[in-house]
Amino acid sequence: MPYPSLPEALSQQDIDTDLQTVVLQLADTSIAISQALAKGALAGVLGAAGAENVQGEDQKKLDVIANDLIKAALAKLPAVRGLASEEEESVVACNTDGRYLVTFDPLDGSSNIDINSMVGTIFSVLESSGSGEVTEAEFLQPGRAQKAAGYVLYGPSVMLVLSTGKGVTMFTLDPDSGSYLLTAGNVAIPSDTNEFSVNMSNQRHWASGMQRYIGELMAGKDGPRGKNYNMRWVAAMVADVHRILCRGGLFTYPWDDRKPEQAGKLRLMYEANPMGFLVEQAGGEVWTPEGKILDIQPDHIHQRVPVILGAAEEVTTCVSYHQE
Ligand code: AFP
Repeated sequence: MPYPSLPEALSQQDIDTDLQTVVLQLADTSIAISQALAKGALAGVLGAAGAENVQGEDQKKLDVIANDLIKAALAKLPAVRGLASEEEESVVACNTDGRYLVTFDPLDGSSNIDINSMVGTIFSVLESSGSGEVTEAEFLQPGRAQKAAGYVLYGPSVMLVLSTGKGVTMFTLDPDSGSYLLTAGNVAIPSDTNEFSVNMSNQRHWASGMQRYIGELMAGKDGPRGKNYNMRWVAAMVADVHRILCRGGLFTYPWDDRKPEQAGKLRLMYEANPMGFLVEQAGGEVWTPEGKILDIQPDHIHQRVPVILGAAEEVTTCVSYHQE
């Protein structure tokens, strides 16, 4: 039986045609990004762009290329009222009569580009109630209000993973036809796991609750958990969360004391919220030490947040250690 195409799958999802158009445009643009990534050094697109983004991080040439491709593609759509990107300081107005707002990280994990390892594009679609000039305030909606969220993983194969609020579906790009085809549905994260994902080099900077939780996992069979755990860290959230959607696990980017004024490393509106939407839709939990991420009322488009997500039982245990 042939795999359903992305447009066929979207037409079954009871979402309006404007939202379908936005998702299809993001999917089409990701194919152009995957082609730029595939050419790599041959197209002279590796390395630094020589500038910093609003977060003070060095921009890679491909960060800029991916951002410009998505921005131009979305701005053409009458359905898109505005966009916000990791690489743009302020929100960008598109079509004032449009109904949707899109936030995105054009190339997540971009430090992996120069080592030819996995990177991704993350996106979130919100509905706007605004009219006239587009403002940042319209974007500041809790993650639970997302109308669609997803990512594209540029790996050995290119995959689009999507939720419009009715579960999570995975599509694989067929390089022969240039179409995304549905290859997995009903994605579910088991409630327990023996695999976790964290940058251990920051351990000494974490809060005591996180020190205790990860310490117990590291103690393995000899510790209070009585079983051995495995650790994986790709350093691109898209790839680490993709693994969790495929085979379970816990992912965290904790709060740490190096920049106490900065809640965490990951960005709420174009990293934690869209990935959190997918993980909750797959039956996982998505928390900061204080509460569920999708319930946070954002106060800034580039806001950062500590993230603990994945297997429900593990996330609950980890959060409870922070609250003791
Ligand atoms: P970049 O896109 O700036 O490379 O950052 C990626 C990321 O925000 C997230 O995707 C990773 O989980 C995390 O940073 C990796 O952080 P470390 O550099 O601490 O490994």
